[in-house]
Amino acid sequence: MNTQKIDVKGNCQMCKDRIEKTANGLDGVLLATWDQKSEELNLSFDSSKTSVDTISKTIAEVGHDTEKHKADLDVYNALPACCKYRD
Ligand SMILES: [Cu+2]
Repeated sequence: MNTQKIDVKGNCQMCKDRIEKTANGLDGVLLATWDQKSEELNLSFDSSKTSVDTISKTIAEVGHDTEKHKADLDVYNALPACCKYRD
């Protein structure tokens, strides 16, 4: 088991649900918890099944920038207005 923290951009409770649901839905992720204030995702995962890189990429695919991957503009634009974290 591995634990790691990564920066994930977001705003609100909907973002928290989306980020956590996405990360927790991945094979090998034991627990993912996103903190709205610090915009950090705490990960516990099985490093034989997944990696921070894979988790980060999948989160970016649902619209949230991470310290490693950026969300595509069309995906970002499709987020609800309350979730728009870019200026
Ligand atoms: Cu949101």
